[in-house]
Amino acid sequence: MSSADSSAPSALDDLERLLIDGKAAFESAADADALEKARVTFLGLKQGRIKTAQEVLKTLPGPDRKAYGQRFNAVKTALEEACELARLRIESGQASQAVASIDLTVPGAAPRFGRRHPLTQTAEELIDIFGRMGFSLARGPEIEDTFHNFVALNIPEHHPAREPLDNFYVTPGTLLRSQTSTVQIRVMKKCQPPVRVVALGRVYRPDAVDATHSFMFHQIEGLYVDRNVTMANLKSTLRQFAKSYLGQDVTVRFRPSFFPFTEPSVEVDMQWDASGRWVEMGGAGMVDPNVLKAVGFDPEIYSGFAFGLGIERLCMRRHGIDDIRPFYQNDYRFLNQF
Ligand code: FA5
Repeated sequence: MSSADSSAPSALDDLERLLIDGKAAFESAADADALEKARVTFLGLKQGRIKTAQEVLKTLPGPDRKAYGQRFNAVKTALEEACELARLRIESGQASQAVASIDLTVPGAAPRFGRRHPLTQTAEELIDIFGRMGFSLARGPEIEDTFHNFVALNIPEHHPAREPLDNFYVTPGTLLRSQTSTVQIRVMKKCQPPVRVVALGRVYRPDAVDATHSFMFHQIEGLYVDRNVTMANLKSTLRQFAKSYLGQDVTVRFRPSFFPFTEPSVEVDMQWDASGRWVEMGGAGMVDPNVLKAVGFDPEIYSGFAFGLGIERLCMRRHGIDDIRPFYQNDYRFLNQF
């Protein structure tokens, strides 16, 4: 009997033993540590039994080497699969154990809900209040032409209000609107009296930023044109609005002023708090006959009032906020209070 005849069967037997032992070890591994131990013992590249079996290959004579090599490969693959199966079994066992250990009595983490910006909430409330007073909602573009921002509002060619330093011009004939009064013109050009609308939105002015000024802010514009509309109607409308939005105890004051598109004109102040401090909330007045004529309304038949109020300042007065800047700083701690 040649040495090959005697060594090959026992080497192949050793391979079968390796397969049986390895499979048993992987199948019985109860946790990740046991599995790792089994992996090192059987599949470890340095001292694992598979490594020893691989070294046997080199010692075999040519004719036996092929059969051994083929069986070796099959055994190795089978052990790797057994190892992988054991890993999956242990991991899924851990997962189901984890599910089983959830304590349903622990209070949940409350989800954080988003909320609307305080200015959006204010705008919605203003629309609602004026809606109940009979005003419907009108809209106009933020990029305006000089006709609607100035000419139609009785602001002539060389008026200082048109200065490039006081406006954000986009092109020589267009600008970011500096007031919502532009919407008055758009509405009157489209409708016949009676007209009773409010328009809200962003306006832009290169004002220096401080506690009560921003370069972008919001206004609400009101316009009422009909037969026999008077200054008394304007004052009672604004007083009624102020009481609805700010409370019955609010005091409103009208100071004579000037706007090119209203005559007479007033500034509208509201008392800030019990200290007696006043804050200017907006401008208002009786629509100038020139403006009525420009949109085709006969000023001998119709009259109207208009007002424009700052939305930030109204919101600040309502909530006791003494600085306009936090509205635009996106600080969650500030926004979360509304
Ligand atoms: C006007 O804008 C007029 N269009 C108002 C008007 C409408 C008059 C209709 C007559 C008829 P004034 O520039 O005063 O007016 O601005 C009105 C209000 O906007 C101010 O009282 C203030 O509340 C607010 N406001 C003005 N500038 C700023 C600013 N830079 N930042 C924040 N709020 C401002």
